[in-house]
Amino acid sequence: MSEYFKGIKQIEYVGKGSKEQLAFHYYNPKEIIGGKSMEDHLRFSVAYWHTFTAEGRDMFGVESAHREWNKYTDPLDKALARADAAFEFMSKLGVKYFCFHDRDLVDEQETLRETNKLLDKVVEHIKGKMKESGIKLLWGTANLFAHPRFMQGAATTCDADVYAYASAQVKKALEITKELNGENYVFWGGREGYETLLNTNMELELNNLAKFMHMAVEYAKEIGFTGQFLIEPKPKEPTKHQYDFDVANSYAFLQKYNLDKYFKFNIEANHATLAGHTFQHELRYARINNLLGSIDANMGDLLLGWDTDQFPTNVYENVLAMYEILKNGGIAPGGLNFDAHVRRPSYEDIDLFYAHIAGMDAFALGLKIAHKIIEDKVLEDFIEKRYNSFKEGIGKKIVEGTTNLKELEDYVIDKKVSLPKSGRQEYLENIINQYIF
Ligand code: XLS
Ligand code: CA
Ligand code: CA
Repeated sequence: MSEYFKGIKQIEYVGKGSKEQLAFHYYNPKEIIGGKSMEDHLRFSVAYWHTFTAEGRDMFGVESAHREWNKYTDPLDKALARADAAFEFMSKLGVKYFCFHDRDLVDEQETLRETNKLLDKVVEHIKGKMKESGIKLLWGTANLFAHPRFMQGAATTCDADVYAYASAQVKKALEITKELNGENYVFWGGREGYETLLNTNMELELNNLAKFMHMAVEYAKEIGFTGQFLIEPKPKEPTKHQYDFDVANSYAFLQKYNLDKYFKFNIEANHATLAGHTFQHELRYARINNLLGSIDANMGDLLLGWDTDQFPTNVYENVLAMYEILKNGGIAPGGLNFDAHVRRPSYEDIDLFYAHIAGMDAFALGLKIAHKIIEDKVLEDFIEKRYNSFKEGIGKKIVEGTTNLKELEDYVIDKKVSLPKSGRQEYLENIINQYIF
């Protein structure tokens, strides 16, 4: 078997002072933070599609990277080589999880039957690799967006044959996810949305989408797949409007169609910002509704405004994300999946290591700092006091729902209502800075 990442040894923790860059400066997998190892807190995962399948093509240019393992013309040879490279990479990096779309593992063939046959061979190979390395599958999913048949949607298409094809793909993707002991299964809306309402029966499309998900839930029960189902919201791209716009919108959809007991959310940082939210907002909204399932750890570029899927090196953002995760009591059975790709000019294989190390270190730092902020109750104490007025008197009655408009009017009608306490935003931002720097 070829070695693809020659000259790269196991990536180790060397600590903050070291100048070695093929090493972790903050991520120390076995270090205990608040009773749990860093590795168990963070549950890092590598995204098969960005790291092993794609090669740096963008809208204006062809591939900038040429990965040795993708050079084969025979689809099976290519798929097996790609899997070998993937497991070598993940083992050297020390990441314990990965995620895939069905079509990342193997190229699509003439018929679904042929593709599935190839897929089975690759899955068998991957199974062996997983056993050998101890690396696990965080989640699987189906690619229902790349092939032109899905140009007008998969579960929300105008064409029943396409709907059937997408359903069959999900069926198979569930089977292989189960076969590989996947801990979750993700639905990202791909092309589920619309370009113009002039040609769209929105009601039918949404009903069909809900039926699609119900069928998946039923089939999972039938085959004994017990992983967590996740929805990954995104407001736009590739369609002008995606139906799973953000967490709140998708939660309304899940509730309307009685799917809320089966699904949680896979929240991606870059999708949050595309929706006009902060990453923390999406995490918070999911968390308070007990729906925080997993994370696609990346970041966008606010100056560009499209889905740039960059490695999450912004420590400030990661502190706030880890704050939500810790407050959630952790992220398992979800994890932090690097749904991120190296910039097109970072085309060498070694850049894949630098990029993941950067994301892992920045999240490890985020974890350490967020843990300290929570331990010291920096925000908790402040927030607690901020809402003191709801602990007694009329405030208590509001919270308990034992008052009414008449009583509230009586309460204030002759009262001089003073200004609420200062929000102290800058004071808090300064304290957070003191923890970070
Ligand atoms: C695309 C999505 C996709 C999902 C999985 O923007 O992030 O990669 O995570 O289908
Ligand atoms: Ca994603
Ligand atoms: Ca993205």
